Amino acid sequence: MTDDHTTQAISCYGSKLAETPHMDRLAAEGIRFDNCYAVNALSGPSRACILTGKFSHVNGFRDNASVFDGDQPTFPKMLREAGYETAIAGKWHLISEPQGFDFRSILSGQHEQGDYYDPDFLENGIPVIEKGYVTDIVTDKAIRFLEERDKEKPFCLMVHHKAPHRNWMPAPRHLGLFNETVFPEPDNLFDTYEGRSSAARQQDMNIAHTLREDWDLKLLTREEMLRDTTNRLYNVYQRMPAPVQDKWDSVYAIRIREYRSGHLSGDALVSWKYQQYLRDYLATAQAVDENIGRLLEYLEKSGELDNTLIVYTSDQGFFLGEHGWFDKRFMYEECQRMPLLIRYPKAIRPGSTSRAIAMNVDFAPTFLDFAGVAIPEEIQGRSLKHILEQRGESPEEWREAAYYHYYEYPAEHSVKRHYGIRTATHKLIHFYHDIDEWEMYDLQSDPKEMNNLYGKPDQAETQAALLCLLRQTQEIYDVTMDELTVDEVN
Ligand code: SGN
Ligand code: CA
Repeated sequence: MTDDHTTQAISCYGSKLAETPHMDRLAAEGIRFDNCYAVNALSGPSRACILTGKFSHVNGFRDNASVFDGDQPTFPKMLREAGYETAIAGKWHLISEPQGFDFRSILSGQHEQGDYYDPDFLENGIPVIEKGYVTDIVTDKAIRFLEERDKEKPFCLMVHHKAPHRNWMPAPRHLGLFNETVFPEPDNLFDTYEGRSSAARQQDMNIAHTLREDWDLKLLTREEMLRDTTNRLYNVYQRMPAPVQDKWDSVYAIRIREYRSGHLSGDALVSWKYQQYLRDYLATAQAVDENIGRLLEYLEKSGELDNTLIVYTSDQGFFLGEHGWFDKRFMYEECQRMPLLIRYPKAIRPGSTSRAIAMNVDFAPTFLDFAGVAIPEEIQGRSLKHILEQRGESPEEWREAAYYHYYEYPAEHSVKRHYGIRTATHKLIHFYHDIDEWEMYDLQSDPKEMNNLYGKPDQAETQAALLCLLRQTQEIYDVTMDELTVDEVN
Protein backbone atom coordinates (compact mmCIF):
# COMPACT_ATOMS: atom_id res chain seq x y z
CA MET A 1 0.00 0.00 0.00
CA THR A 2 1.11 3.51 -0.75
CA ASP A 3 0.07 6.83 0.70
CA ASP A 4 -1.82 9.11 -1.71
CA HIS A 5 -0.97 7.24 -4.93
CA THR A 6 -3.78 7.79 -7.37
CA THR A 7 -5.06 5.93 -10.43
CA GLN A 8 -4.33 8.93 -12.68
CA ALA A 9 -0.64 8.15 -12.06
CA ILE A 10 -0.75 4.42 -12.88
CA SER A 11 -0.34 3.35 -16.49
CA CYS A 12 -2.62 0.29 -16.35
CA TYR A 13 -5.39 2.71 -15.31
CA GLY A 14 -4.75 4.69 -18.49
CA SER A 15 -2.48 7.35 -17.03
CA LYS A 16 -1.18 9.95 -19.46
CA LEU A 17 1.39 11.01 -16.89
CA ALA A 18 3.45 8.02 -15.79
CA GLU A 19 4.75 4.55 -16.60
CA THR A 20 4.39 2.02 -13.80
CA PRO A 21 5.56 -1.30 -15.30
CA HIS A 22 5.53 -3.32 -12.08
CA MET A 23 2.05 -2.24 -11.07
CA ASP A 24 0.95 -2.94 -14.64
CA ARG A 25 2.38 -6.42 -14.30
CA LEU A 26 0.11 -7.07 -11.31
CA ALA A 27 -2.86 -6.04 -13.44
CA ALA A 28 -1.75 -8.01 -16.49
CA GLU A 29 -1.19 -11.16 -14.45
CA GLY A 30 -4.13 -10.53 -12.13
CA ILE A 31 -7.13 -8.26 -11.82
CA ARG A 32 -7.68 -4.50 -11.92
CA PHE A 33 -10.64 -3.03 -10.02
CA ASP A 34 -11.98 0.14 -11.63
CA ASN A 35 -14.55 0.97 -8.98
CA CYS A 36 -12.92 0.46 -5.61
CA TYR A 37 -13.65 3.30 -3.18
CA ALA A 38 -12.30 4.62 0.08
CA VAL A 39 -15.18 5.16 2.50
CA ASN A 40 -13.37 8.11 4.12
CA ALA A 41 -10.53 9.36 1.93
CA LEU A 42 -7.91 10.15 4.52
CA SER A 43 -4.94 8.11 5.74
CA GLY A 44 -5.74 7.07 9.31
CA PRO A 45 -9.44 6.49 8.66
CA SER A 46 -8.80 4.44 5.53
CA ARG A 47 -6.24 2.28 7.33
CA ALA A 48 -8.64 1.68 10.22
CA CYS A 49 -11.38 0.64 7.75
CA ILE A 50 -8.98 -1.74 6.02
CA LEU A 51 -7.85 -3.38 9.27
CA THR A 52 -11.32 -3.81 10.73
CA GLY A 53 -13.61 -4.18 7.69
CA LYS A 54 -15.84 -1.58 9.37
CA PHE A 55 -16.80 2.01 8.59
CA SER A 56 -15.31 4.93 10.56
CA HIS A 57 -18.39 5.40 12.74
CA VAL A 58 -18.07 1.79 13.89
CA ASN A 59 -14.27 1.41 14.23
CA GLY A 60 -14.14 4.85 15.89
CA PHE A 61 -11.28 6.34 13.84
CA ARG A 62 -13.06 9.20 12.08
CA ASP A 63 -10.20 11.62 11.39
CA ASN A 64 -6.43 11.88 11.69
CA ALA A 65 -6.76 13.27 15.23
CA SER A 66 -8.32 9.96 16.38
CA VAL A 67 -6.49 7.22 18.28
CA PHE A 68 -7.15 3.68 17.05
CA ASP A 69 -8.69 1.36 19.61
CA GLY A 70 -6.19 -1.43 19.09
CA ASP A 71 -8.15 -3.87 21.23
CA GLN A 72 -10.78 -4.35 18.54
CA PRO A 73 -10.63 -7.29 16.12
CA THR A 74 -8.56 -6.76 12.95
CA PHE A 75 -7.76 -9.08 10.06
CA PRO A 76 -4.04 -9.44 10.98
CA LYS A 77 -5.08 -10.56 14.48
CA MET A 78 -7.53 -13.07 13.06
CA LEU A 79 -5.00 -14.43 10.56
CA ARG A 80 -2.43 -14.74 13.34
CA GLU A 81 -4.87 -16.70 15.45
CA ALA A 82 -5.38 -18.97 12.44
CA GLY A 83 -1.65 -19.72 12.31
CA TYR A 84 -0.29 -17.00 10.04
CA GLU A 85 2.92 -15.15 10.81
CA THR A 86 2.05 -11.45 10.53
CA ALA A 87 4.14 -8.35 9.86
CA ILE A 88 3.91 -4.68 9.01
CA ALA A 89 6.65 -2.44 7.60
CA GLY A 90 6.23 1.30 6.97
CA LYS A 91 3.41 3.73 7.65
CA TRP A 92 0.96 2.89 10.44
CA HIS A 93 -0.47 6.31 11.38
CA LEU A 94 -3.01 4.99 13.89
CA ILE A 95 -1.21 6.41 16.96
CA SER A 96 -1.85 3.46 19.31
CA GLU A 97 0.60 0.51 19.31
CA PRO A 98 -0.02 -1.93 16.44
CA GLN A 99 -1.49 -5.16 17.78
CA GLY A 100 -1.55 -8.56 16.13
CA PHE A 101 1.86 -8.48 14.43
CA ASP A 102 4.79 -10.84 14.97
CA PHE A 103 7.07 -8.23 13.40
CA ARG A 104 6.38 -4.51 13.22
CA SER A 105 8.67 -1.76 12.01
CA ILE A 106 6.66 1.42 11.65
CA LEU A 107 7.56 4.96 10.67
CA SER A 108 7.64 7.46 13.49
CA GLY A 109 8.19 11.22 13.63
CA GLN A 110 6.47 14.02 11.68
CA HIS A 111 3.23 12.98 13.42
CA GLU A 112 3.70 9.37 12.35
CA GLN A 113 3.99 10.28 8.67
CA GLY A 114 7.74 9.53 8.84
CA ASP A 115 10.58 11.12 6.87
CA TYR A 116 11.76 10.52 3.33
CA TYR A 117 15.48 10.56 4.12
CA ASP A 118 17.13 8.67 7.01
CA PRO A 119 13.70 7.97 8.52
CA ASP A 120 13.00 7.04 12.16
CA PHE A 121 11.23 3.75 12.83
CA LEU A 122 9.82 2.03 15.85
CA GLU A 123 10.86 -1.57 15.37
CA ASN A 124 9.01 -3.91 17.69
CA GLY A 125 8.62 -0.88 19.94
CA ILE A 126 12.29 0.14 19.89
CA PRO A 127 13.37 3.40 18.15
CA VAL A 128 15.83 3.00 15.25
CA ILE A 129 17.09 5.47 12.64
CA GLU A 130 17.73 3.93 9.25
CA LYS A 131 20.12 5.37 6.67
CA GLY A 132 18.81 5.82 3.17
CA TYR A 133 15.58 6.54 1.33
CA VAL A 134 12.28 5.55 2.90
CA THR A 135 10.74 3.59 0.00
CA ASP A 136 13.87 1.44 -0.38
CA ILE A 137 14.12 0.91 3.37
CA VAL A 138 10.49 -0.15 3.80
CA THR A 139 11.06 -2.73 1.04
CA ASP A 140 14.35 -3.89 2.65
CA LYS A 141 12.43 -4.50 5.86
CA ALA A 142 9.71 -6.39 4.03
CA ILE A 143 12.26 -8.61 2.28
CA ARG A 144 14.13 -9.19 5.53
CA PHE A 145 10.89 -10.38 7.13
CA LEU A 146 10.28 -12.75 4.22
CA GLU A 147 13.81 -14.13 4.50
CA GLU A 148 13.66 -14.64 8.24
CA ARG A 149 10.08 -15.76 8.64
CA ASP A 150 9.08 -19.18 9.93
CA LYS A 151 8.82 -21.09 6.64
CA GLU A 152 6.48 -23.64 8.20
CA LYS A 153 3.77 -21.00 8.54
CA PRO A 154 1.77 -19.03 5.98
CA PHE A 155 2.38 -15.28 6.26
CA CYS A 156 0.61 -11.96 5.99
CA LEU A 157 2.85 -8.98 5.29
CA MET A 158 1.67 -5.38 5.02
CA VAL A 159 4.15 -3.17 3.16
CA HIS A 160 3.03 0.41 3.72
CA HIS A 161 4.97 3.06 1.84
CA LYS A 162 5.09 6.68 2.90
CA ALA A 163 5.48 7.73 -0.71
CA PRO A 164 4.15 9.62 -2.57
CA HIS A 165 2.77 11.69 0.34
CA ARG A 166 3.34 15.43 0.57
CA ASN A 167 5.94 17.03 0.50
CA TRP A 168 6.97 14.71 -2.37
CA MET A 169 10.72 14.26 -1.89
CA PRO A 170 12.10 11.95 -4.59
CA ALA A 171 14.81 9.33 -4.07
CA PRO A 172 18.33 10.65 -4.75
CA ARG A 173 18.43 8.68 -8.01
CA HIS A 174 15.19 10.34 -9.15
CA LEU A 175 15.93 13.94 -8.27
CA GLY A 176 15.32 15.99 -11.39
CA LEU A 177 13.97 12.93 -13.27
CA PHE A 178 11.12 14.91 -14.88
CA ASN A 179 12.79 18.32 -15.09
CA GLU A 180 12.49 18.26 -18.87
CA THR A 181 8.98 16.80 -18.96
CA VAL A 182 5.92 18.93 -19.60
CA PHE A 183 2.81 17.16 -18.29
CA PRO A 184 -0.60 17.65 -19.89
CA GLU A 185 -2.90 19.81 -17.77
CA PRO A 186 -6.31 18.51 -16.70
CA ASP A 187 -9.14 20.34 -18.52
CA ASN A 188 -10.46 21.60 -15.19
CA LEU A 189 -7.21 22.96 -13.73
CA PHE A 190 -8.87 26.38 -13.78
CA ASP A 191 -12.24 25.24 -12.46
CA THR A 192 -14.47 28.07 -11.20
CA TYR A 193 -16.84 25.71 -9.28
CA GLU A 194 -19.88 27.16 -10.92
CA GLY A 195 -23.05 25.38 -9.78
CA ARG A 196 -21.18 23.43 -7.12
CA SER A 197 -21.59 23.68 -3.33
CA SER A 198 -19.68 26.27 -1.34
CA ALA A 199 -17.52 23.40 -0.03
CA ALA A 200 -15.83 23.18 -3.42
CA ARG A 201 -15.13 26.91 -3.42
CA GLN A 202 -14.03 27.18 0.19
CA GLN A 203 -11.41 24.40 0.36
CA ASP A 204 -7.79 25.21 1.01
CA MET A 205 -6.04 22.67 -1.16
CA ASN A 206 -5.49 24.45 -4.43
CA ILE A 207 -2.38 24.65 -6.52
CA ALA A 208 -2.76 28.40 -6.96
CA HIS A 209 -2.65 29.40 -3.28
CA THR A 210 -2.19 26.48 -0.90
CA LEU A 211 1.00 24.90 -2.21
CA ARG A 212 3.82 26.32 -0.12
CA GLU A 213 6.79 27.85 -1.88
CA ASP A 214 9.25 26.31 0.56
CA TRP A 215 7.75 22.97 1.67
CA ASP A 216 5.98 21.91 -1.52
CA LEU A 217 7.63 23.74 -4.38
CA LYS A 218 11.16 23.62 -2.94
CA LEU A 219 11.91 27.21 -3.83
CA LEU A 220 14.52 27.85 -1.14
CA THR A 221 18.26 27.76 -1.62
CA ARG A 222 20.45 25.78 0.78
CA GLU A 223 21.40 28.95 2.65
CA GLU A 224 17.77 29.90 3.06
CA MET A 225 16.81 26.43 4.24
CA LEU A 226 19.58 26.23 6.79
CA ARG A 227 19.06 29.72 8.16
CA ASP A 228 16.30 28.69 10.54
CA THR A 229 16.77 25.47 12.51
CA THR A 230 13.09 25.42 13.50
CA ASN A 231 11.96 25.35 9.86
CA ARG A 232 10.51 22.00 8.75
CA LEU A 233 12.62 22.11 5.62
CA TYR A 234 15.74 22.51 7.71
CA ASN A 235 14.82 19.31 9.46
CA VAL A 236 14.18 17.22 6.35
CA TYR A 237 17.10 18.69 4.42
CA GLN A 238 19.69 18.04 7.11
CA ARG A 239 18.66 14.37 7.09
CA MET A 240 20.13 14.01 3.59
CA PRO A 241 23.76 12.97 3.11
CA ALA A 242 25.99 15.75 1.69
CA PRO A 243 26.15 14.39 -1.90
CA VAL A 244 22.34 14.18 -1.99
CA GLN A 245 22.09 17.75 -0.73
CA ASP A 246 24.41 18.78 -3.57
CA LYS A 247 22.25 17.03 -6.14
CA TRP A 248 19.11 18.53 -4.59
CA ASP A 249 20.61 22.02 -4.82
CA SER A 250 21.60 21.70 -8.45
CA VAL A 251 18.25 20.18 -9.47
CA TYR A 252 16.14 22.82 -7.72
CA ALA A 253 18.42 25.73 -8.64
CA ILE A 254 16.88 25.79 -12.13
CA ARG A 255 13.39 26.03 -10.66
CA ILE A 256 14.36 28.75 -8.20
CA ARG A 257 15.92 30.75 -11.02
CA GLU A 258 12.80 30.49 -13.17
CA TYR A 259 10.57 31.45 -10.28
CA ARG A 260 12.61 34.45 -9.33
CA SER A 261 12.99 35.70 -12.87
CA GLY A 262 9.75 37.64 -12.36
CA HIS A 263 8.22 36.36 -15.62
CA LEU A 264 5.51 34.26 -13.97
CA SER A 265 2.14 35.52 -12.86
CA GLY A 266 -1.62 34.74 -13.00
CA ASP A 267 -2.65 31.56 -14.80
CA ALA A 268 0.87 31.05 -16.16
CA LEU A 269 2.13 30.84 -12.58
CA VAL A 270 -0.53 28.26 -11.69
CA SER A 271 0.43 26.18 -14.75
CA TRP A 272 4.06 26.43 -13.75
CA LYS A 273 3.33 25.34 -10.16
CA TYR A 274 1.30 22.42 -11.53
CA GLN A 275 4.32 21.25 -13.52
CA GLN A 276 6.65 21.44 -10.50
CA TYR A 277 4.11 19.63 -8.32
CA LEU A 278 3.73 16.80 -10.81
CA ARG A 279 7.46 16.49 -11.35
CA ASP A 280 8.04 15.86 -7.64
CA TYR A 281 4.96 13.73 -7.05
CA LEU A 282 5.66 11.43 -9.99
CA ALA A 283 9.40 11.19 -9.29
CA THR A 284 8.53 10.16 -5.72
CA ALA A 285 6.08 7.54 -7.01
CA GLN A 286 8.72 6.15 -9.37
CA ALA A 287 10.63 4.57 -6.46
CA VAL A 288 7.46 2.81 -5.34
CA ASP A 289 7.03 1.09 -8.67
CA GLU A 290 10.69 0.03 -8.70
CA ASN A 291 10.39 -1.37 -5.20
CA ILE A 292 7.27 -3.32 -6.08
CA GLY A 293 9.47 -4.85 -8.77
CA ARG A 294 12.05 -5.77 -6.13
CA LEU A 295 9.46 -7.40 -3.93
CA LEU A 296 7.98 -9.40 -6.82
CA GLU A 297 11.46 -10.50 -7.83
CA TYR A 298 12.15 -11.71 -4.31
CA LEU A 299 8.89 -13.67 -4.20
CA GLU A 300 9.66 -15.17 -7.59
CA LYS A 301 13.18 -16.22 -6.53
CA SER A 302 11.94 -17.73 -3.31
CA GLY A 303 9.28 -19.72 -5.16
CA GLU A 304 6.35 -18.00 -3.43
CA LEU A 305 5.14 -15.70 -6.21
CA ASP A 306 2.19 -17.77 -7.46
CA ASN A 307 1.46 -18.95 -3.97
CA THR A 308 0.87 -15.47 -2.59
CA LEU A 309 -2.15 -13.21 -2.85
CA ILE A 310 -0.50 -9.91 -3.78
CA VAL A 311 -2.50 -6.71 -3.43
CA TYR A 312 -1.56 -3.22 -4.50
CA THR A 313 -3.58 -0.29 -3.25
CA SER A 314 -3.28 3.18 -1.75
CA ASP A 315 -5.03 4.60 1.33
CA GLN A 316 -7.00 6.83 -1.08
CA GLY A 317 -6.62 8.56 -4.43
CA PHE A 318 -5.38 12.12 -4.92
CA PHE A 319 -5.97 15.19 -7.05
CA LEU A 320 -3.29 15.86 -9.64
CA GLY A 321 -4.54 19.30 -10.61
CA GLU A 322 -8.17 18.29 -11.31
CA HIS A 323 -10.46 21.11 -10.11
CA GLY A 324 -7.22 23.06 -9.49
CA TRP A 325 -6.35 20.87 -6.50
CA PHE A 326 -3.85 18.64 -4.78
CA ASP A 327 -4.67 16.49 -1.66
CA LYS A 328 -7.82 14.33 -1.25
CA ARG A 329 -10.70 14.24 1.32
CA PHE A 330 -13.51 15.08 -1.13
CA MET A 331 -15.92 12.47 -2.38
CA TYR A 332 -14.93 13.22 -5.96
CA GLU A 333 -13.69 10.46 -8.22
CA GLU A 334 -9.98 11.29 -8.27
CA CYS A 335 -9.56 10.70 -4.55
CA GLN A 336 -12.53 8.55 -3.56
CA ARG A 337 -11.34 5.91 -6.03
CA MET A 338 -8.51 3.68 -4.83
CA PRO A 339 -6.18 1.73 -7.07
CA LEU A 340 -6.75 -1.97 -6.48
CA LEU A 341 -4.68 -4.58 -8.27
CA ILE A 342 -4.58 -8.20 -7.13
CA ARG A 343 -2.44 -11.05 -8.41
CA TYR A 344 -3.13 -14.63 -7.45
CA PRO A 345 -3.07 -16.96 -10.44
CA LYS A 346 -4.63 -19.82 -8.47
CA ALA A 347 -7.92 -17.92 -8.41
CA ILE A 348 -7.64 -15.00 -10.83
CA ARG A 349 -7.53 -15.19 -14.57
CA PRO A 350 -4.69 -12.95 -15.86
CA GLY A 351 -5.82 -9.62 -17.29
CA SER A 352 -9.22 -9.58 -15.56
CA THR A 353 -10.90 -6.26 -14.86
CA SER A 354 -13.85 -5.53 -12.62
CA ARG A 355 -16.40 -2.76 -12.50
CA ALA A 356 -17.95 -4.17 -9.32
CA ILE A 357 -18.43 -1.54 -6.64
CA ALA A 358 -15.84 -2.39 -4.00
CA MET A 359 -14.80 -0.53 -0.85
CA ASN A 360 -11.79 -0.61 1.42
CA VAL A 361 -13.94 -2.27 4.11
CA ASP A 362 -14.06 -5.30 1.76
CA PHE A 363 -10.33 -6.02 2.06
CA ALA A 364 -10.42 -7.65 5.51
CA PRO A 365 -13.22 -10.11 4.68
CA THR A 366 -11.53 -10.92 1.35
CA PHE A 367 -8.26 -11.85 3.05
CA LEU A 368 -10.05 -13.90 5.71
CA ASP A 369 -12.07 -15.66 3.04
CA PHE A 370 -8.99 -16.65 1.04
CA ALA A 371 -7.29 -17.84 4.23
CA GLY A 372 -10.29 -20.00 5.07
CA VAL A 373 -11.03 -18.04 8.25
CA ALA A 374 -14.70 -17.47 9.13
CA ILE A 375 -15.75 -13.87 8.50
CA PRO A 376 -17.24 -12.40 11.71
CA GLU A 377 -20.86 -11.20 11.46
CA GLU A 378 -19.94 -7.69 12.59
CA ILE A 379 -17.67 -7.06 9.60
CA GLN A 380 -19.47 -4.58 7.33
CA GLY A 381 -17.53 -5.13 4.14
CA ARG A 382 -18.01 -8.17 1.90
CA SER A 383 -15.51 -10.64 0.54
CA LEU A 384 -14.40 -9.99 -3.04
CA LYS A 385 -13.21 -13.60 -3.43
CA HIS A 386 -16.10 -14.61 -5.64
CA ILE A 387 -15.53 -11.58 -7.89
CA LEU A 388 -11.84 -12.44 -8.23
CA GLU A 389 -12.71 -15.99 -9.18
CA GLN A 390 -15.39 -14.92 -11.66
CA ARG A 391 -13.09 -12.67 -13.74
CA GLY A 392 -14.43 -9.53 -12.14
CA GLU A 393 -18.15 -10.29 -12.37
CA SER A 394 -20.08 -9.42 -9.23
CA PRO A 395 -22.65 -11.83 -7.86
CA GLU A 396 -26.30 -11.04 -8.63
CA GLU A 397 -27.17 -9.59 -5.25
CA TRP A 398 -24.14 -7.32 -5.05
CA ARG A 399 -24.44 -3.82 -3.54
CA GLU A 400 -25.70 -0.92 -5.65
CA ALA A 401 -23.64 1.83 -4.05
CA ALA A 402 -20.45 2.65 -2.20
CA TYR A 403 -20.98 4.67 0.97
CA TYR A 404 -18.80 7.61 1.98
CA HIS A 405 -18.41 9.82 5.03
CA TYR A 406 -15.66 12.37 5.63
CA TYR A 407 -15.38 14.09 9.04
CA GLU A 408 -12.14 16.06 9.33
CA TYR A 409 -13.41 19.65 9.50
CA PRO A 410 -12.47 22.22 10.64
CA ALA A 411 -8.90 21.17 9.84
CA GLU A 412 -6.03 21.53 7.40
CA HIS A 413 -7.29 22.03 3.80
CA SER A 414 -10.78 23.10 4.98
CA VAL A 415 -12.79 20.37 3.31
CA LYS A 416 -16.28 20.41 4.78
CA ARG A 417 -17.88 17.32 6.29
CA HIS A 418 -19.94 15.31 3.89
CA TYR A 419 -21.43 11.91 3.21
CA GLY A 420 -22.98 10.29 0.18
CA ILE A 421 -23.23 7.37 -2.20
CA ARG A 422 -21.66 6.45 -5.49
CA THR A 423 -23.57 4.06 -7.73
CA ALA A 424 -22.44 2.63 -11.07
CA THR A 425 -23.77 5.75 -12.79
CA HIS A 426 -24.37 8.53 -10.25
CA LYS A 427 -23.13 10.29 -7.18
CA LEU A 428 -25.09 12.05 -4.46
CA ILE A 429 -23.25 14.14 -1.84
CA HIS A 430 -24.53 16.02 1.19
CA PHE A 431 -22.28 18.65 2.83
CA TYR A 432 -23.92 18.80 6.22
CA HIS A 433 -21.92 20.31 9.04
CA ASP A 434 -21.79 24.10 8.92
CA ILE A 435 -23.64 24.19 5.60
CA ASP A 436 -26.54 22.20 4.18
CA GLU A 437 -25.81 21.75 0.47
CA TRP A 438 -26.13 18.88 -1.94
CA GLU A 439 -24.43 17.81 -5.15
CA MET A 440 -25.51 15.19 -7.65
CA TYR A 441 -23.61 14.01 -10.70
CA ASP A 442 -24.33 11.84 -13.70
CA LEU A 443 -20.95 10.12 -13.99
CA GLN A 444 -21.66 8.73 -17.44
CA SER A 445 -22.19 12.08 -19.11
CA ASP A 446 -20.05 14.06 -16.63
CA PRO A 447 -17.18 11.89 -15.35
CA LYS A 448 -15.24 14.94 -14.17
CA GLU A 449 -18.07 16.07 -11.88
CA MET A 450 -18.45 19.60 -13.18
CA ASN A 451 -22.21 19.78 -13.60
CA ASN A 452 -24.17 19.65 -10.35
CA LEU A 453 -27.62 18.28 -11.15
CA TYR A 454 -29.04 18.52 -7.66
CA GLY A 455 -32.32 20.40 -7.59
CA LYS A 456 -32.72 20.48 -11.39
CA PRO A 457 -36.44 19.89 -12.13
CA ASP A 458 -35.79 17.39 -14.92
CA GLN A 459 -33.68 15.30 -12.51
CA ALA A 460 -36.29 15.01 -9.76
CA GLU A 461 -36.90 11.31 -10.30
CA THR A 462 -33.24 10.31 -10.28
CA GLN A 463 -32.63 12.51 -7.27
CA ALA A 464 -35.46 10.93 -5.28
CA ALA A 465 -34.26 7.42 -6.15
CA LEU A 466 -30.69 8.26 -5.11
CA LEU A 467 -31.85 9.83 -1.87
CA CYS A 468 -33.86 6.74 -1.09
CA LEU A 469 -30.85 4.51 -1.81
CA LEU A 470 -28.65 6.74 0.35
CA ARG A 471 -30.95 6.39 3.36
CA GLN A 472 -31.25 2.62 2.80
CA THR A 473 -27.48 2.34 2.61
CA GLN A 474 -27.11 4.26 5.85
CA GLU A 475 -29.55 1.92 7.50
CA ILE A 476 -27.64 -1.14 6.33
CA TYR A 477 -24.41 0.27 7.76
CA ASP A 478 -25.96 1.36 11.07
CA VAL A 479 -25.52 5.07 10.49
CA THR A 480 -27.71 6.89 12.99
CA MET A 481 -29.00 10.33 12.08
CA ASP A 482 -27.20 11.92 15.05
CA GLU A 483 -23.98 10.75 13.39
CA LEU A 484 -24.75 13.38 10.79
CA THR A 485 -25.27 16.36 13.06
CA VAL A 486 -22.86 18.94 14.38
CA ASP A 487 -23.32 18.01 18.03
CA GLU A 488 -22.41 14.35 17.75
CA VAL A 489 -19.13 14.87 15.92
CA ASN A 490 -17.98 17.63 18.24
C1 SGN B 1 -0.18 16.35 6.35
C2 SGN B 1 -0.13 17.20 5.08
C3 SGN B 1 -1.51 17.41 4.51
C4 SGN B 1 -2.27 16.10 4.40
C5 SGN B 1 -2.30 15.43 5.75
C6 SGN B 1 -3.05 14.13 5.81
N1 SGN B 1 0.48 18.48 5.34
O1 SGN B 1 -0.75 17.08 7.40
O2 SGN B 1 -1.39 18.05 3.25
O3 SGN B 1 -3.56 16.31 3.94
O4 SGN B 1 -0.94 15.17 6.13
O5 SGN B 1 -2.54 13.20 4.90
S1 SGN B 1 2.08 18.63 5.44
O6 SGN B 1 2.34 20.07 5.55
O7 SGN B 1 2.53 17.90 6.61
O8 SGN B 1 2.69 18.11 4.23
S2 SGN B 1 -2.80 11.67 5.17
O9 SGN B 1 -2.60 10.99 3.89
O10 SGN B 1 -1.85 11.21 6.15
O11 SGN B 1 -4.18 11.55 5.63
CA1 CA C 1 -2.95 9.25 2.45
